[in-house]
Amino acid sequence: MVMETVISRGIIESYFEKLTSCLELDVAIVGGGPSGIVAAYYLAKAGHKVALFDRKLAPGGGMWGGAMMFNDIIVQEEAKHILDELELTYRPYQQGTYIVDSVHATAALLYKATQAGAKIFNCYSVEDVVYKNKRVAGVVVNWTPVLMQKMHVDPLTLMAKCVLDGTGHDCEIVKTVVRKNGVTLNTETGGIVGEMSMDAAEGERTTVINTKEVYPGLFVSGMAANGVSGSFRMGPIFGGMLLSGEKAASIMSESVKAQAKAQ
Ligand code: 48F
Repeated sequence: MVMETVISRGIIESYFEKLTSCLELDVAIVGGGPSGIVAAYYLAKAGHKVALFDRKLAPGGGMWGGAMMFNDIIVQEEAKHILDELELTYRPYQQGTYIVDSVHATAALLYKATQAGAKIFNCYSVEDVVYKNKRVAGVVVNWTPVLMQKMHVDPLTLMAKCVLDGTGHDCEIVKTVVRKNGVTLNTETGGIVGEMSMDAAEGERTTVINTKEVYPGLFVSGMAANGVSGSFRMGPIFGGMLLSGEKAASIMSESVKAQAKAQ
C-alpha cells in the first residue's frame, strides 16, 4: 500500500471503530466545557462508557480564555483536590484561592479525560435527544458545519442511559427537551427558571447544588445547572465548574448502576 492509502485507511478504520463503539453509551455528555470534561474524566475512570460531544473544533468551552482573554483562572480551596487529581500546576493566591494558567488547565482536563478512556467527538452538534417512554435516552448528532450551512442532512443517533447537558449559559439541551416535549422539570417552577446576574460566591455554591437530574435520563452541570434552576453567573472562577463535573459524574454513575440492576 502506498503511504497515502495507509494514512487514509488508518484514520477511517480507527475513527469508525471509535464511533461504532459509542452507539450504546452509559453517558453522553453534551458540551466540552470544564464541567462536562471533568464529568467525562471521572466517569471514564470509574469504568463507564462515556462520550462527550462539542460543536467546536477545540472543546474546552469558556475555560481557554480566562477573563477578557487574560488567560489565567481562579480556583478556590474546595476544588483543590480536583486540581491535584488531574495533576495540574497551580500557585496559591489570596483568601484560599489558587491561580491556574487557563490554557494549561483546559489542555490538562482534555488530556486526562481522554487518557482515562472518555471519547471526545469535536465538531459534533447535538441537535436533539432521543425521547422514549417519558425518558431521555440518547443524543441526536450532526456535523456543526452542516448545521451552520443549514444543509438539509439528516442526523445520526447514539443511545445513552444518561445524557448530561453541559452546554453552559444556553442550557440548550434542556431547552430543546422542554420546547419539543412539553415536559415538567425537577425545578422550583417545573420549567427553566433562567440565569441571574453576577454573584461569584453564590453562583459557585449553587452550581454544585443545582447539578442534578432534571428529567428522567437528563442531567445538568456547570452554568447550564444554574441556568435551568435559576441562579447566578460567576465569571472566571472555576472551582464550581470542576465540583459540578465531579458531582454530575457521581450521580450519573449511580443512575447507570441502578438502571443496569433494574434490567
Ligand atoms: O460554557 P462552557 O465552558 O460550559 P461549563 O462547563 O463552564 C462554564 C464556564 O466556562 C464559564 C463560567 C465559569 O465560571 O461561567 O462560562 O458550564 O462550555 C459549553 C460547551 O458546550 C458546547 C460549546 O461549544 C462549549 O464548548 N456546546 C453548546 N451547545 C452544544 C455544544 C450543542 N448543542 N452540541 C454540542 N456542543
